[in-house]
Amino acid sequence: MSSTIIMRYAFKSRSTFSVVFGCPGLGGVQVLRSDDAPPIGQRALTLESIEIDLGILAPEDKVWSCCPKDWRLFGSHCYLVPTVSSSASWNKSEENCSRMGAHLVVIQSQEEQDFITGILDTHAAYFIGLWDTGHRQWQWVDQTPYEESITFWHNGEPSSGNEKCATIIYRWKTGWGWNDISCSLKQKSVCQMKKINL
Ligand SMILES: [Ca+2]
Repeated sequence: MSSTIIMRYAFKSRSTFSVVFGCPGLGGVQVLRSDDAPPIGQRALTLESIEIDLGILAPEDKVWSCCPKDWRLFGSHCYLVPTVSSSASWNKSEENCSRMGAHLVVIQSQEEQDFITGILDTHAAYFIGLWDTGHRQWQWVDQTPYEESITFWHNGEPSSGNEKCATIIYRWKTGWGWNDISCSLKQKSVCQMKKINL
């Protein structure tokens, strides 16, 4: 139960208050009445850095699952293609995700790859959270084990020991896939965080 977020969206009306949620793209708005919610004093604001229009996916076991405004929900995670300072080195891109409580995206299935590519522009390349620690030892930023069987490298990639950071990019003949590039090149990126359970 994340009790820190609700208060930002609570507003008083006479002696009662309501809490309104609305998950972007999911179309649902739920109003919790004051008699459903704990007393105001029990809730603290700690997630100051996240500006959220909290929304509802579905009540799963009495838990509300949400993503911050403008993030996209898929499975147990939220995804964002940052538009502010949209092109940056791999390190700066990871820092940018980190500032939002996220990290560069970690792709763990074909379904996740397909979802992510569905929100990307075929004319751009995007850093993902995969980098070469040396001698072609690939590492995900969240310590997820790198499994060769769950990779989506383009044909001929990864191509160079000097290219230590992974991007996802569209190639007209073969579609979406990964390409290793120099980490200092400036590219767009995809951030990921765990969905928020209330
Ligand atoms: Ca390459």
